[in-house]
Amino acid sequence: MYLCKGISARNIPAIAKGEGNKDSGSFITEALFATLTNTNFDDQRIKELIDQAVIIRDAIPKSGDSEPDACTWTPKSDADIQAKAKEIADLAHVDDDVHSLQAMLIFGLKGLAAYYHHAEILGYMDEEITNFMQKGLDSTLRDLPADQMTALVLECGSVGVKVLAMLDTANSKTYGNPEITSVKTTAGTKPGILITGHDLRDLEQLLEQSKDSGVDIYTHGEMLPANAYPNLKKFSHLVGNYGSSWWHQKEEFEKFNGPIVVTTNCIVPPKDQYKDKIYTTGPAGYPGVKHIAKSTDGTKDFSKVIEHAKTCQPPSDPGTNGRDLITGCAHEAVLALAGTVVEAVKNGDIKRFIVMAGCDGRRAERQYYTDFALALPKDTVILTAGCAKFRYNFLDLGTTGGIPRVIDAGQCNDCYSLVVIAQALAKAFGVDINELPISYNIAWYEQKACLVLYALLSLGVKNITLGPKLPGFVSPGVLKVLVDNFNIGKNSTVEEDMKRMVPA
Ligand code: FS2
Repeated sequence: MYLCKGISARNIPAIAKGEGNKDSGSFITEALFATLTNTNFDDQRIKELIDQAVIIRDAIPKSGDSEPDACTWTPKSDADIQAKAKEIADLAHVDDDVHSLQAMLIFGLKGLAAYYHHAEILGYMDEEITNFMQKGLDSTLRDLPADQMTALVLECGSVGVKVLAMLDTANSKTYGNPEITSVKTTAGTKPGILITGHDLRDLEQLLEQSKDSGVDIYTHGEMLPANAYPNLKKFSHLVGNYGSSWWHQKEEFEKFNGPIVVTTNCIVPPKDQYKDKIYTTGPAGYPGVKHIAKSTDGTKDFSKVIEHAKTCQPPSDPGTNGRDLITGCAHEAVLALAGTVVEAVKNGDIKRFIVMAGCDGRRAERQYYTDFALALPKDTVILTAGCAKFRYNFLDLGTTGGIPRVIDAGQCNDCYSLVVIAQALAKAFGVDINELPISYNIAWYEQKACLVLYALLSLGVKNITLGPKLPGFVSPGVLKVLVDNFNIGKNSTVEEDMKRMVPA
């Protein structure tokens, strides 16, 4: 992170003079993604990024005689890296509003980087986005006043809307518009490969390379919505989804019996029982786990995983009682039903939508989201995206007015769909987005959820409830600004929140 700030501090003035390094943006997105929660635990890979960062930074012309330390610091040993990390951590006081805003911005930039990286893999790039990332990183070296930092956090939100829109286009242009799809969750009789994380391009390559191998492919966690894309679901050996959200990996990966490809976050430190069956790729990494790197032409060779699968037993029963999961309710598919949705709102079959997007996590307090979903009146519809859905998508919540009560727009990468749906509803009813019968009960865990939150704020969305706890980097002063301007609140009990979010 520190060296990415150094690259940015050098590159911004260089870009202005036409001497900037155009590839810095791509490198920074890759490096920031590697630092996202639960993505890369492999020190060796992080050190390779550190070495690369120094080379990239030092090739950019100096920006003057008084550059920040991040522009000149060059680690000579592991001890140097550890000492610098401690020095930087000691300087970060999140009880101070400026440091709190810097931390907020860094979290948002990491989310931005992850989304950008996914779009870039599919050939979609935008220098305005990578230039903003560098501007944001550079700002955190400068102790700017709170009002300027607040403006940067909000700008991060509007650039976030842009990157989410770009990723939405990249996914749908490459794989077709998601179709509302019922996905099997049972185990087949052939050996299988399980693929998790968010990278659709990895899944596509794996499907293509394994199509005549006699091996079945199953999605896990955030890869579930991949089953809804026409250009992925056309592969008949993509047989369904096995398991649930990331933190169940230890039980689910062991029961799966076959190899597992981890394309991005979240990876849980693997148990010895299945560690030799894990293959990471892309930004994901774990020490002692095999990694599939991209070749120079940008493709990946999954043949070792496919051969490995052939030596394994078919998956054991995942214990989902044969229940199918509905996904693929992205904006095109939902807006194709706009007439039915609007009618259901007008005739009272749908009284309220609840956006319950975001992340899942292992702590017991997240049972709140299952209980909240169960307690919702039958005339409400949940709009979801991200792995938070696994807290309630196995429940039988039924339909209202012909609409499923859980509308799963996709991965956390697909939150943009929820924005498009909300904007379309606002237009259909001729009201402001804040006047719609929509409540927001968002579960956060990692940096992409922070970026989505800032994106919603930049669109003027108010009254968002966030849980299961507020981010530790929000200082009391910053929280006051968020409450005063956007009426953000923390979740409480199901009963209390229900009164507030679903008024009688
Ligand atoms: Fe879930 Fe983890 Fe999607 Fe986050 S699989 S919490 O990092 O990316 O959502």
